[in-house]
Amino acid sequence: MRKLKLGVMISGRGSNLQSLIDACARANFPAEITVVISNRPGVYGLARAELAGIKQVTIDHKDYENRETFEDAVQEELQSNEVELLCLAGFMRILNSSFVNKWKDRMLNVHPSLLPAFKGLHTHERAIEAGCRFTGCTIHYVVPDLDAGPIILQTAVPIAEEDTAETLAQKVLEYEHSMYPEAVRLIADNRVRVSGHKALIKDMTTPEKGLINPVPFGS
Ligand code: DQB
Ligand code: GRF
Repeated sequence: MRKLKLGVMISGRGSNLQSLIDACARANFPAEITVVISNRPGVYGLARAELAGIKQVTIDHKDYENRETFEDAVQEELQSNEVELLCLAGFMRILNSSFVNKWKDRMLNVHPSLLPAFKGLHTHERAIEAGCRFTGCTIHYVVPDLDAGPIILQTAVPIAEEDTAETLAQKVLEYEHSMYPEAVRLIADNRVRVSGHKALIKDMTTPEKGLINPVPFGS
């Protein structure tokens, strides 16, 4: 089986990275991780990659003059590892549009809200503060405009009255972990197409666990 080559970019604990590592360890999963890049030294996500025997690189943004030179170093690492699909997984630096455009329709992010609600940071606090009954998570393509790219998959998660930002983050995270590999599989199987502002999914007929209303294309 041909495997889609993934690059994963992290800044921290890397639990979403772990979900991708675990998925890629399954023989019939159509992707493999060729490099993990962290912009922060010493984070636990790097140890996860190392433990799994996956190449990991630290590109500390503080070692670079500006965003462009940092991103050039990232780009070089991605190219030398033949990355075809770039997965942001808790990567916390905003990327310039010149970098984003190089990865147009080839870069994903996981965001802990039901986009377009609660773009940016502190999503769980904000959803609770707003009195939302549901929040969730979103896998989307990355475009220059922050957290605004075409939505691939979403899961809704109910908010309980007693939820705190911490308990809610934990609940949502479990769905992030099942959705991210699912989105990678759909892309590797060539079942996702970007049309304007929407990502359309081919043959998503059965209500797969945790996936809400994927937009179908073709038949
Ligand atoms: C992120 C969402 C928000 C932030 C980071 C990542 C953020 O506000 N960080 C604090 C500022 C740090 C800094 O100065 O860089 N989600 N780039 C583009 N578009 C995106 C998404 C993420 C990361 C980079 C995007 C991104 O949608 N251009 C991941
Ligand atoms: C996740 O909640 C993700 O949605 C957000 O940052 C967090 C990263 O967690 N973008 P981890 O590093 O994958 O554990």
